[in-house]
Amino acid sequence: MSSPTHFTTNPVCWLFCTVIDNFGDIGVSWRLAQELHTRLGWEIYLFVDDVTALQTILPDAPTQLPNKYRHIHLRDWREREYADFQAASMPNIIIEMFACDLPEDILHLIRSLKPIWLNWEYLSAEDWAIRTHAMPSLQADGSQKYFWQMGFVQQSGGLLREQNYVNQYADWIKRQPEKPVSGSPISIFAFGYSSEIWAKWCEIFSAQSHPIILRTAGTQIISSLKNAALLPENALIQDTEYTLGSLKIIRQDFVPQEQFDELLWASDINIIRGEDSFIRAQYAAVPFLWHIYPQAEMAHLDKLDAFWQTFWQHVPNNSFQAALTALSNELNGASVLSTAQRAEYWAILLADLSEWQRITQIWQQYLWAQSDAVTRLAAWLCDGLVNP
Ligand code: TRH
Repeated sequence: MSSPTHFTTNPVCWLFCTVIDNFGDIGVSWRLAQELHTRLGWEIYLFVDDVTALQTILPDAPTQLPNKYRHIHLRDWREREYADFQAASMPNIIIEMFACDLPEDILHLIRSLKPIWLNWEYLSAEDWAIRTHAMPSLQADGSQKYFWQMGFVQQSGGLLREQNYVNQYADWIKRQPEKPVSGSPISIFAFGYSSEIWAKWCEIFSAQSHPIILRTAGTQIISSLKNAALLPENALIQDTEYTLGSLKIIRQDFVPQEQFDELLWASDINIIRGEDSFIRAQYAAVPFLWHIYPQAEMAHLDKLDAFWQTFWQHVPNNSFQAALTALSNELNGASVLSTAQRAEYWAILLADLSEWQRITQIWQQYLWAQSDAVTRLAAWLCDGLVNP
Protein backbone atom coordinates (compact mmCIF):
# COMPACT_ATOMS: atom_id res chain seq x y z
CA MET A 1 0.00 0.00 0.00
CA SER A 2 1.67 3.26 -1.06
CA SER A 3 1.01 6.49 0.76
CA PRO A 4 1.68 10.15 0.06
CA THR A 5 4.94 11.59 1.23
CA HIS A 6 4.24 15.10 2.49
CA PHE A 7 2.36 16.10 5.60
CA THR A 8 2.61 18.80 8.23
CA THR A 9 1.67 19.19 11.88
CA ASN A 10 -1.71 20.87 12.58
CA PRO A 11 -3.06 20.10 9.14
CA VAL A 12 -6.00 21.86 7.58
CA CYS A 13 -8.50 19.55 5.93
CA TRP A 14 -11.26 20.47 3.51
CA LEU A 15 -14.02 17.93 3.37
CA PHE A 16 -16.66 18.06 0.61
CA CYS A 17 -20.08 16.47 1.07
CA THR A 18 -22.94 16.31 -1.41
CA VAL A 19 -26.25 15.33 0.15
CA ILE A 20 -27.69 13.02 -2.50
CA ASP A 21 -30.71 12.12 -0.41
CA ASN A 22 -31.61 11.12 3.14
CA PHE A 23 -29.00 11.50 5.89
CA GLY A 24 -26.19 9.01 5.34
CA ASP A 25 -23.93 11.30 3.30
CA ILE A 26 -24.05 14.05 5.89
CA GLY A 27 -24.12 11.56 8.78
CA VAL A 28 -20.81 9.97 7.77
CA SER A 29 -19.24 13.32 6.79
CA TRP A 30 -20.09 14.86 10.14
CA ARG A 31 -18.71 11.92 12.10
CA LEU A 32 -15.51 12.01 10.06
CA ALA A 33 -15.14 15.79 10.48
CA GLN A 34 -15.59 15.47 14.26
CA GLU A 35 -13.14 12.60 14.58
CA LEU A 36 -10.44 14.25 12.49
CA HIS A 37 -10.73 17.32 14.66
CA THR A 38 -11.06 15.79 18.13
CA ARG A 39 -8.66 12.89 17.62
CA LEU A 40 -6.04 14.29 15.28
CA GLY A 41 -6.42 18.00 16.07
CA TRP A 42 -6.96 18.94 12.45
CA GLU A 43 -8.65 22.18 11.47
CA ILE A 44 -11.67 21.09 9.47
CA TYR A 45 -13.68 22.89 6.81
CA LEU A 46 -16.83 20.92 5.98
CA PHE A 47 -18.33 22.05 2.68
CA VAL A 48 -21.97 21.01 2.55
CA ASP A 49 -24.56 21.67 -0.14
CA ASP A 50 -27.65 21.06 2.01
CA VAL A 51 -27.46 22.42 5.51
CA THR A 52 -31.03 21.31 6.27
CA ALA A 53 -29.88 17.67 6.19
CA LEU A 54 -27.28 18.54 8.82
CA GLN A 55 -29.98 20.19 10.92
CA THR A 56 -32.12 17.04 10.84
CA ILE A 57 -29.39 15.06 12.58
CA LEU A 58 -28.10 18.04 14.62
CA PRO A 59 -31.05 20.32 15.40
CA ASP A 60 -28.85 23.09 16.83
CA ALA A 61 -26.67 23.34 13.70
CA PRO A 62 -26.63 26.85 12.20
CA THR A 63 -28.93 27.78 9.33
CA GLN A 64 -26.62 30.41 7.87
CA LEU A 65 -23.25 29.65 6.27
CA PRO A 66 -20.37 30.31 6.62
CA ASN A 67 -20.32 29.42 10.28
CA LYS A 68 -18.30 27.60 12.90
CA TYR A 69 -20.15 24.88 14.76
CA ARG A 70 -18.67 22.51 17.34
CA HIS A 71 -15.16 23.51 16.19
CA ILE A 72 -15.91 22.71 12.53
CA HIS A 73 -15.97 25.45 9.88
CA LEU A 74 -19.13 24.98 7.81
CA ARG A 75 -19.06 26.31 4.25
CA ASP A 76 -21.47 26.30 1.35
CA TRP A 77 -20.69 24.68 -2.00
CA ARG A 78 -22.33 23.14 -5.08
CA GLU A 79 -20.87 20.12 -6.80
CA ARG A 80 -18.89 21.10 -9.94
CA GLU A 81 -20.10 24.73 -9.58
CA TYR A 82 -18.56 26.64 -6.70
CA ALA A 83 -17.24 26.43 -3.17
CA ASP A 84 -17.10 29.26 -0.68
CA PHE A 85 -13.48 29.11 0.47
CA GLN A 86 -13.10 32.85 1.04
CA ALA A 87 -10.63 33.56 3.85
CA ALA A 88 -10.31 29.83 4.64
CA SER A 89 -6.92 28.44 5.73
CA MET A 90 -5.36 26.59 2.80
CA PRO A 91 -5.69 22.79 2.91
CA ASN A 92 -3.01 20.15 3.43
CA ILE A 93 -5.60 17.52 2.78
CA ILE A 94 -8.77 17.45 0.68
CA ILE A 95 -11.37 14.72 1.10
CA GLU A 96 -14.18 14.22 -1.38
CA MET A 97 -16.93 12.28 0.32
CA PHE A 98 -18.35 9.50 -1.83
CA ALA A 99 -16.82 10.55 -5.14
CA CYS A 100 -18.42 13.97 -5.34
CA ASP A 101 -17.12 16.27 -8.11
CA LEU A 102 -15.15 19.32 -7.12
CA PRO A 103 -15.53 22.71 -8.82
CA GLU A 104 -12.82 23.89 -11.23
CA ASP A 105 -11.31 26.47 -8.85
CA ILE A 106 -10.76 23.76 -6.21
CA LEU A 107 -9.14 21.51 -8.83
CA HIS A 108 -6.94 24.46 -9.80
CA LEU A 109 -5.97 24.87 -6.15
CA ILE A 110 -5.12 21.16 -5.93
CA ARG A 111 -2.81 21.53 -8.93
CA SER A 112 -0.97 24.44 -7.37
CA LEU A 113 -0.92 23.49 -3.65
CA LYS A 114 -0.65 19.72 -4.14
CA PRO A 115 -2.52 18.76 -0.94
CA ILE A 116 -3.12 15.08 -0.18
CA TRP A 117 -6.32 14.31 -2.06
CA LEU A 118 -8.64 11.48 -1.03
CA ASN A 119 -11.88 10.07 -2.29
CA TRP A 120 -13.61 8.65 0.82
CA GLU A 121 -15.65 5.87 -0.77
CA TYR A 122 -18.92 4.14 0.08
CA LEU A 123 -18.66 1.20 2.43
CA SER A 124 -18.18 -2.15 0.76
CA ALA A 125 -16.85 -5.57 1.70
CA GLU A 126 -16.34 -6.52 -1.96
CA ASP A 127 -12.88 -7.71 -3.03
CA TRP A 128 -12.36 -4.91 -5.52
CA ALA A 129 -12.93 -2.35 -2.76
CA ILE A 130 -10.33 -3.97 -0.51
CA ARG A 131 -7.87 -4.23 -3.42
CA THR A 132 -8.19 -0.57 -4.34
CA HIS A 133 -7.96 0.79 -0.80
CA ALA A 134 -5.32 3.54 -0.54
CA MET A 135 -4.42 3.11 -4.21
CA PRO A 136 -3.45 6.26 -6.06
CA SER A 137 -5.28 7.22 -9.19
CA LEU A 138 -3.46 9.50 -11.59
CA GLN A 139 -5.72 12.31 -12.82
CA ALA A 140 -5.63 13.74 -16.35
CA ASP A 141 -3.89 16.89 -15.04
CA GLY A 142 -1.14 14.86 -13.34
CA SER A 143 -2.56 15.16 -9.79
CA GLN A 144 -2.71 12.08 -7.62
CA LYS A 145 -5.98 11.12 -5.91
CA TYR A 146 -6.15 8.23 -3.41
CA PHE A 147 -9.10 5.95 -2.70
CA TRP A 148 -10.08 5.46 0.92
CA GLN A 149 -12.23 2.34 1.11
CA MET A 150 -14.03 1.85 4.40
CA GLY A 151 -14.41 -1.82 5.22
CA PHE A 152 -14.59 -4.68 7.69
CA VAL A 153 -11.14 -6.17 7.32
CA GLN A 154 -7.66 -5.08 8.35
CA GLN A 155 -6.57 -4.44 4.74
CA SER A 156 -9.40 -1.91 4.20
CA GLY A 157 -9.79 1.69 5.35
CA GLY A 158 -11.72 0.51 8.44
CA LEU A 159 -14.87 1.93 10.01
CA LEU A 160 -15.46 5.18 11.87
CA ARG A 161 -15.56 4.63 15.62
CA GLU A 162 -15.14 7.34 18.23
CA GLN A 163 -12.42 6.76 20.78
CA ASN A 164 -14.89 6.88 23.67
CA TYR A 165 -17.53 4.71 21.98
CA VAL A 166 -16.62 1.50 23.80
CA ASN A 167 -16.67 3.20 27.23
CA GLN A 168 -19.95 4.97 26.55
CA TYR A 169 -21.48 1.70 25.46
CA ALA A 170 -20.20 -0.11 28.58
CA ASP A 171 -21.47 2.70 30.88
CA TRP A 172 -24.88 2.58 29.28
CA ILE A 173 -25.10 -1.21 29.63
CA LYS A 174 -24.15 -0.90 33.32
CA ARG A 175 -26.95 1.60 33.95
CA GLN A 176 -29.66 -0.68 32.50
CA PRO A 177 -31.94 -2.58 34.90
CA GLU A 178 -31.96 -6.39 34.60
CA LYS A 179 -34.43 -7.50 31.93
CA PRO A 180 -37.25 -9.74 33.16
CA VAL A 181 -36.60 -13.30 32.01
CA SER A 182 -39.83 -13.50 30.04
CA GLY A 183 -43.03 -11.64 29.29
CA SER A 184 -41.71 -8.26 28.18
CA PRO A 185 -42.42 -7.33 24.56
CA ILE A 186 -39.76 -7.83 21.88
CA SER A 187 -38.64 -4.38 20.86
CA ILE A 188 -37.71 -3.83 17.20
CA PHE A 189 -36.24 -0.57 15.93
CA ALA A 190 -36.74 -0.13 12.18
CA PHE A 191 -35.20 2.63 10.07
CA GLY A 192 -35.55 1.55 6.46
CA TYR A 193 -36.48 2.57 2.93
CA SER A 194 -39.90 2.41 1.25
CA SER A 195 -40.81 -1.17 0.45
CA GLU A 196 -43.71 -3.57 0.23
CA ILE A 197 -41.87 -5.79 2.65
CA TRP A 198 -42.87 -3.76 5.70
CA ALA A 199 -46.54 -4.68 5.40
CA LYS A 200 -45.67 -8.35 4.90
CA TRP A 201 -43.37 -8.41 7.90
CA CYS A 202 -45.79 -6.44 10.09
CA GLU A 203 -48.45 -9.04 9.32
CA ILE A 204 -46.09 -11.71 10.65
CA PHE A 205 -45.28 -9.66 13.75
CA SER A 206 -48.95 -8.94 14.45
CA ALA A 207 -49.73 -12.68 14.45
CA GLN A 208 -47.10 -13.65 17.07
CA SER A 209 -48.17 -15.05 20.41
CA HIS A 210 -45.61 -12.74 22.02
CA PRO A 211 -46.13 -8.92 22.04
CA ILE A 212 -43.86 -6.96 19.69
CA ILE A 213 -43.15 -3.24 19.71
CA LEU A 214 -41.93 -1.79 16.43
CA ARG A 215 -40.42 1.68 16.75
CA THR A 216 -40.03 3.19 13.36
CA ALA A 217 -37.99 6.28 12.52
CA GLY A 218 -38.28 8.41 9.40
CA THR A 219 -41.28 8.50 7.11
CA GLN A 220 -40.65 5.70 4.64
CA ILE A 221 -41.80 2.67 6.61
CA ILE A 222 -45.00 4.33 7.78
CA SER A 223 -45.78 5.46 4.20
CA SER A 224 -45.15 1.93 2.96
CA LEU A 225 -47.60 0.52 5.53
CA LYS A 226 -50.20 3.08 4.45
CA ASN A 227 -49.66 2.31 0.76
CA ALA A 228 -50.32 -1.34 1.53
CA ALA A 229 -53.47 -0.31 3.45
CA LEU A 230 -52.15 -1.96 6.60
CA LEU A 231 -52.39 1.41 8.34
CA PRO A 232 -55.13 3.98 7.74
CA GLU A 233 -54.01 7.29 6.20
CA ASN A 234 -54.52 9.17 9.46
CA ALA A 235 -52.53 6.74 11.62
CA LEU A 236 -49.36 7.87 13.40
CA ILE A 237 -49.88 11.55 12.60
CA GLN A 238 -51.49 12.93 15.78
CA ASP A 239 -51.10 9.66 17.67
CA THR A 240 -47.71 8.11 18.12
CA GLU A 241 -48.92 4.50 18.41
CA TYR A 242 -51.03 2.08 16.40
CA THR A 243 -51.89 -1.48 17.39
CA LEU A 244 -52.30 -4.43 15.02
CA GLY A 245 -52.88 -7.69 16.88
CA SER A 246 -49.75 -8.46 18.91
CA LEU A 247 -47.88 -5.64 17.24
CA LYS A 248 -47.70 -2.09 18.53
CA ILE A 249 -46.19 0.32 16.00
CA ILE A 250 -44.66 3.45 17.51
CA ARG A 251 -43.58 6.49 15.52
CA GLN A 252 -40.05 7.28 16.68
CA ASP A 253 -39.19 10.93 16.15
CA PHE A 254 -35.67 11.81 15.01
CA VAL A 255 -33.15 12.24 17.80
CA PRO A 256 -29.86 14.17 17.55
CA GLN A 257 -27.07 12.03 16.11
CA GLU A 258 -25.26 11.69 19.45
CA GLN A 259 -28.38 10.04 20.92
CA PHE A 260 -28.94 7.69 17.98
CA ASP A 261 -26.80 4.89 19.44
CA GLU A 262 -29.03 4.67 22.49
CA LEU A 263 -32.01 3.82 20.29
CA LEU A 264 -30.01 0.92 18.87
CA TRP A 265 -28.63 -0.23 22.22
CA ALA A 266 -32.12 -0.28 23.76
CA SER A 267 -33.67 -2.58 21.12
CA ASP A 268 -33.87 -6.33 20.86
CA ILE A 269 -33.61 -6.20 17.06
CA ASN A 270 -32.48 -3.39 14.76
CA ILE A 271 -33.48 -3.23 11.11
CA ILE A 272 -31.39 -0.38 9.77
CA ARG A 273 -30.34 1.08 6.46
CA GLY A 274 -27.74 3.21 4.69
CA GLU A 275 -24.23 2.80 5.99
CA ASP A 276 -23.84 4.97 9.04
CA SER A 277 -26.85 3.40 10.80
CA PHE A 278 -25.61 0.02 9.68
CA ILE A 279 -22.18 0.45 11.24
CA ARG A 280 -23.69 1.74 14.48
CA ALA A 281 -26.03 -1.27 14.61
CA GLN A 282 -23.07 -3.62 14.33
CA TYR A 283 -21.32 -1.89 17.22
CA ALA A 284 -24.49 -2.21 19.31
CA ALA A 285 -24.24 -6.02 19.29
CA VAL A 286 -28.00 -6.23 19.02
CA PRO A 287 -29.45 -8.60 16.38
CA PHE A 288 -29.65 -6.69 13.11
CA LEU A 289 -30.78 -6.86 9.51
CA TRP A 290 -29.48 -4.46 6.88
CA HIS A 291 -31.83 -2.67 4.48
CA ILE A 292 -29.13 -1.65 2.05
CA TYR A 293 -29.49 1.49 -0.08
CA PRO A 294 -31.01 0.24 -3.36
CA GLN A 295 -28.89 0.83 -6.47
CA ALA A 296 -29.60 0.67 -10.20
CA GLU A 297 -29.63 -2.84 -11.70
CA MET A 298 -29.68 -4.34 -8.19
CA ALA A 299 -25.95 -3.60 -7.80
CA HIS A 300 -26.54 -3.40 -4.05
CA LEU A 301 -27.04 -7.17 -3.89
CA ASP A 302 -23.34 -7.87 -4.52
CA LYS A 303 -22.47 -5.49 -1.71
CA LEU A 304 -24.99 -7.15 0.57
CA ASP A 305 -23.65 -10.61 -0.25
CA ALA A 306 -20.06 -9.55 0.30
CA PHE A 307 -20.96 -8.22 3.74
CA TRP A 308 -22.70 -11.39 4.87
CA GLN A 309 -19.90 -13.57 3.48
CA THR A 310 -17.39 -11.63 5.56
CA PHE A 311 -19.68 -11.83 8.58
CA TRP A 312 -20.05 -15.61 8.39
CA GLN A 313 -16.31 -16.05 7.95
CA HIS A 314 -15.83 -14.61 11.43
CA VAL A 315 -18.91 -15.90 13.19
CA PRO A 316 -19.24 -19.65 13.76
CA ASN A 317 -21.59 -21.32 11.34
CA ASN A 318 -24.90 -21.20 12.97
CA SER A 319 -28.42 -22.56 12.71
CA PHE A 320 -29.58 -18.98 12.10
CA GLN A 321 -27.66 -18.55 8.88
CA ALA A 322 -30.41 -19.86 6.59
CA ALA A 323 -33.16 -17.81 8.22
CA LEU A 324 -31.09 -14.64 8.31
CA THR A 325 -30.00 -15.03 4.71
CA ALA A 326 -33.54 -15.66 3.50
CA LEU A 327 -35.00 -12.69 5.37
CA SER A 328 -32.12 -10.38 4.42
CA ASN A 329 -32.60 -11.34 0.77
CA GLU A 330 -36.30 -10.70 0.95
CA LEU A 331 -35.83 -7.36 2.70
CA ASN A 332 -33.51 -6.25 -0.09
CA GLY A 333 -35.48 -7.46 -3.09
CA ALA A 334 -33.30 -10.48 -3.91
CA SER A 335 -36.14 -12.95 -3.41
CA VAL A 336 -39.78 -13.26 -2.43
CA LEU A 337 -40.75 -15.75 0.26
CA SER A 338 -44.09 -17.44 0.61
CA THR A 339 -46.11 -16.36 3.66
CA ALA A 340 -45.37 -19.73 5.27
CA GLN A 341 -41.60 -19.45 4.68
CA ARG A 342 -41.52 -15.88 5.96
CA ALA A 343 -43.40 -16.90 9.11
CA GLU A 344 -41.13 -19.90 9.62
CA TYR A 345 -37.88 -17.91 9.29
CA TRP A 346 -39.09 -15.21 11.63
CA ALA A 347 -40.23 -17.89 14.09
CA ILE A 348 -36.69 -19.33 14.10
CA LEU A 349 -35.12 -15.95 14.86
CA LEU A 350 -37.67 -14.78 17.42
CA ALA A 351 -37.59 -18.08 19.29
CA ASP A 352 -33.98 -17.63 20.36
CA LEU A 353 -33.07 -13.97 20.49
CA SER A 354 -30.23 -14.66 22.91
CA GLU A 355 -28.52 -16.88 20.34
CA TRP A 356 -28.97 -14.23 17.63
CA GLN A 357 -27.52 -11.72 20.08
CA ARG A 358 -24.57 -13.98 20.84
CA ILE A 359 -23.49 -14.06 17.20
CA THR A 360 -23.80 -10.28 16.86
CA GLN A 361 -21.57 -9.95 19.94
CA ILE A 362 -18.92 -12.11 18.29
CA TRP A 363 -19.06 -9.82 15.27
CA GLN A 364 -18.89 -6.69 17.44
CA GLN A 365 -15.76 -8.03 19.15
CA TYR A 366 -14.24 -8.88 15.78
CA LEU A 367 -14.77 -5.26 14.65
CA TRP A 368 -13.55 -3.78 17.91
CA ALA A 369 -10.35 -5.81 17.75
CA GLN A 370 -9.47 -3.79 14.67
CA SER A 371 -8.29 -0.19 14.53
CA ASP A 372 -10.83 2.38 13.38
CA ALA A 373 -10.72 4.37 10.13
CA VAL A 374 -9.20 7.55 11.59
CA THR A 375 -6.40 5.61 13.32
CA ARG A 376 -5.67 3.92 9.99
CA LEU A 377 -5.68 7.22 8.14
CA ALA A 378 -3.25 8.77 10.65
CA ALA A 379 -0.95 5.73 10.38
CA TRP A 380 -1.07 5.81 6.59
CA LEU A 381 -0.11 9.48 6.50
CA CYS A 382 2.64 8.91 9.05
CA ASP A 383 3.97 5.94 7.12
CA GLY A 384 4.29 8.22 4.12
CA LEU A 385 6.50 10.53 6.17
CA VAL A 386 8.71 7.77 7.54
CA ASN A 387 8.94 5.67 4.37
CA PRO A 388 8.69 8.12 1.49
O1 TRH B 1 -30.31 8.07 5.72
P1 TRH B 1 -29.56 7.07 4.91
O2 TRH B 1 -30.30 5.93 4.39
O3 TRH B 1 -28.96 7.85 3.70
C1 TRH B 1 -27.89 7.57 2.85
C2 TRH B 1 -28.05 8.47 1.64
O4 TRH B 1 -29.27 8.22 1.05
C3 TRH B 1 -26.96 8.25 0.65
O5 TRH B 1 -27.21 8.90 -0.56
C4 TRH B 1 -26.66 6.81 0.46
O6 TRH B 1 -25.58 6.69 -0.37
C5 TRH B 1 -26.38 6.21 1.79
O7 TRH B 1 -27.55 6.31 2.59
C6 TRH B 1 -25.91 4.80 1.74
O8 TRH B 1 -28.25 6.53 5.68
P2 TRH B 1 -27.99 6.15 7.17
O9 TRH B 1 -26.68 5.50 7.23
O10 TRH B 1 -29.13 5.41 7.72
O11 TRH B 1 -27.86 7.54 7.88
C7 TRH B 1 -28.78 8.10 8.73
C8 TRH B 1 -28.08 9.11 9.62
O12 TRH B 1 -29.06 9.76 10.41
C9 TRH B 1 -27.07 8.49 10.56
O13 TRH B 1 -25.95 9.31 10.72
C10 TRH B 1 -27.83 8.42 11.88
C11 TRH B 1 -28.70 9.65 11.77
N1 TRH B 1 -29.92 9.61 12.59
C12 TRH B 1 -30.02 10.48 13.66
O14 TRH B 1 -29.11 11.26 13.93
N2 TRH B 1 -31.16 10.46 14.40
C13 TRH B 1 -32.18 9.60 14.17
O15 TRH B 1 -33.18 9.61 14.91
C14 TRH B 1 -32.04 8.69 13.06
C15 TRH B 1 -33.15 7.72 12.78
C16 TRH B 1 -30.90 8.73 12.29
